[in-house]
Amino acid sequence: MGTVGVPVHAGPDDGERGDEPDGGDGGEGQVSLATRTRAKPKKPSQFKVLMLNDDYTPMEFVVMVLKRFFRMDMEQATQVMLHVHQRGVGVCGIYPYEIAETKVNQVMDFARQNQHPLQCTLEKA
Ligand code: TYC
Repeated sequence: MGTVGVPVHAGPDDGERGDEPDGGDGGEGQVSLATRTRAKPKKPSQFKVLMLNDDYTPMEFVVMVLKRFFRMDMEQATQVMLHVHQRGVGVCGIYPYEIAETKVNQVMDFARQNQHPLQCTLEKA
């Protein structure tokens, strides 16, 4: 799933690995709640980076953005750009919060530098 190495915990996608028949807190062998590290780490939630349509940003610029910041090839970038152009909004990618936020900022900065009104935003996946 995009990460290198072996996951420490396997389990359901919500990050909660519930049932503990022994009624324990999952901290088997640990000394106390106050000192042990979290036994059930939350899976970082994912965020969609959305691209919004507008009437002014050139199609070529949107394609360039999708290739540059979302590592799409020409074909993928063209498809996503046309989807946004026709439907008003489209998904550029899904990332953990900090990466998604960085992408939004990079796109917005690049658009502003080039004086295009292109808008990009985040939505919880
Ligand atoms: N609608 C724009 C045009 O006709 C193209 C465009 C596509 C703009 C996608 C923004 O996210 C966008 N030039």
